[in-house]
Amino acid sequence: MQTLSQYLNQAQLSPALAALLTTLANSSKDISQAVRKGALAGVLGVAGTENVQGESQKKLDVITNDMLKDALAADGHVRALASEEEDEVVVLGDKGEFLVCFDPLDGSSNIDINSLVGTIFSVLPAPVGEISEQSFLQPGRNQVAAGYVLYGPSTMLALTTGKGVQLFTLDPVSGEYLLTVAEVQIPKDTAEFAINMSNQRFWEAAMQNYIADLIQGKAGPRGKSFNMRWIAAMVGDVHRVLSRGGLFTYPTDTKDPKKPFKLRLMYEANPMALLVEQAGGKASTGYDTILDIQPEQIHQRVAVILGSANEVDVCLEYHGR
Ligand code: AFP
Repeated sequence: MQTLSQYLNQAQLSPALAALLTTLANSSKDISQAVRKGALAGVLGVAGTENVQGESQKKLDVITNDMLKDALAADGHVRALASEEEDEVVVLGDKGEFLVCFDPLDGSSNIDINSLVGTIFSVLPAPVGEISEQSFLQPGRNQVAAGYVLYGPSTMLALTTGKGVQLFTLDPVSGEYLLTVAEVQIPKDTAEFAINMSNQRFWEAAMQNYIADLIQGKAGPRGKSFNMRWIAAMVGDVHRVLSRGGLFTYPTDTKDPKKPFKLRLMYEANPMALLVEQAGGKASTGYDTILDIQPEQIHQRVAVILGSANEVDVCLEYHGR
């Protein structure tokens, strides 16, 4: 089986990008170890601090954020980084071709129940000159690489550099990521959807109608039964979509008028949208293609509907698209 470094060597990437992706992969191995120690390392529970989102940070949120920051600072190819756990962008130096956005530990609410969590990363080109938050505000289509690491029964890295999507599995014996799926293809159709149903009364009518129709099953307008999953960690739900198809959505809702959307554009929606599109799926807000959105703020949130292309199209019809 091809190792990640063998894959990167033959993928015709710039040496700088290959080195950066190697740094991210190596950092994820350390994060995997920290996550797997759990209670034994006293890393569960809350850190007693809040992030810029006003969310209580888990100890592992802070620990993994610091691990990634240190790794990227030492890499030499990264001008600056933006993290879910950092209020402002962190400028690392005046050298390096790339900007990196990341969610160090997506699915934090799963940490203390030993459920799925992951790391999501997005690599953008660094513009010449002074680096500020403005430098990061590039549409997702500009990403030169994107991926996630899922800390599940096995630790798996999903990666795209614009040449399809590859899945690597961490071999606990050798410590190497091995290529286990060379070309992910999301099935165009599906009978599985993922949504947090507890927000149903807060959705727009378009989403209420779409979901109402599909849960009517065979007797309903869709003429077939659907299954539902909800992992409460985007990395886990998206990995299932890449693995066997499906539709994942976190739509807009009126639950908190100050927060009409949940998922963050720069380090959740954009990297996942690139992976899904590269694997033959679609990713939309319900009204706009995610990768075409011009970001206005580094921690901006958006609605997300992604997955099997034909099912996303059906959902978009309910949104008048
Ligand atoms: P946390 O990292 O705060 O747990 O949020 C995870 C997430 O951003 C995304 O990964 C999940 O799909 C979504 O939130 C889960 O949201 P709910 O907790 O409202 O179901």
